[in-house]
Amino acid sequence: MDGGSASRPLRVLVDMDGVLADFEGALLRGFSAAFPGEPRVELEQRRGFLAVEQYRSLREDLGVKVASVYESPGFFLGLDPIPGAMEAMQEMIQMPNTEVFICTSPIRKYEYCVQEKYIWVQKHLGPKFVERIILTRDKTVVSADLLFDDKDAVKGVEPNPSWEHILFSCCHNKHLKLQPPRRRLESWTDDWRAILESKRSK
Ligand code: UMP
Ligand code: MG
Repeated sequence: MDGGSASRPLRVLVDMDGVLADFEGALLRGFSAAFPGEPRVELEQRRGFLAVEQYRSLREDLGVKVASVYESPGFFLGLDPIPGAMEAMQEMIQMPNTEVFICTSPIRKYEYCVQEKYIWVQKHLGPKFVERIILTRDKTVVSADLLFDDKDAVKGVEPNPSWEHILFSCCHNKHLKLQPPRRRLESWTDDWRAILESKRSK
């Protein structure tokens, strides 16, 4: 090493649904349009990561109905970007000594979801981010310093993932009180840069 300037790059994983793309907003809109007479869960009432479970708890058959919305062709492609997310990603990828990846879990019925996630990234973020998509049902085996994710508990086969999970605020997790040292990012206007700086090797 020549004078200590070459520290290891900071590796950041950013989740897609609920962090870059507004899954919950589109799900409620899609459900209301497809099943106008049915009871629905307003975003302020959302609790728990899985919308399908909350709808099922309202009435058994509503689970299948809400799932049919996100399993339909065009659903994932039509998601709106989360406010500020595209700008933050473009800034993050330019930061020196920083490696940013999109780390996202496809639904089990993958036929449209997987392809549409790629097209969505190409459309909203561009080809350099398509190169940086990691599709996995288990994020714990991916090594990084940080994971920004709206799921309250990101679990998998690795009991001690290398990343620190930063909970990204979303309608279904807003009410949760995190036990220290767990941290949140309230939105992309919140200080995500400070979180990155806090993880850089000194
Ligand atoms: N998902 C479901 N059911 C739900 C809510 C979400 O299957 O009720 C799926 C949609 C996304 C995935 O593909 O979960 C979210 O993955 P991450 O954002 O954790 O990567
Ligand atoms: Mg998510």
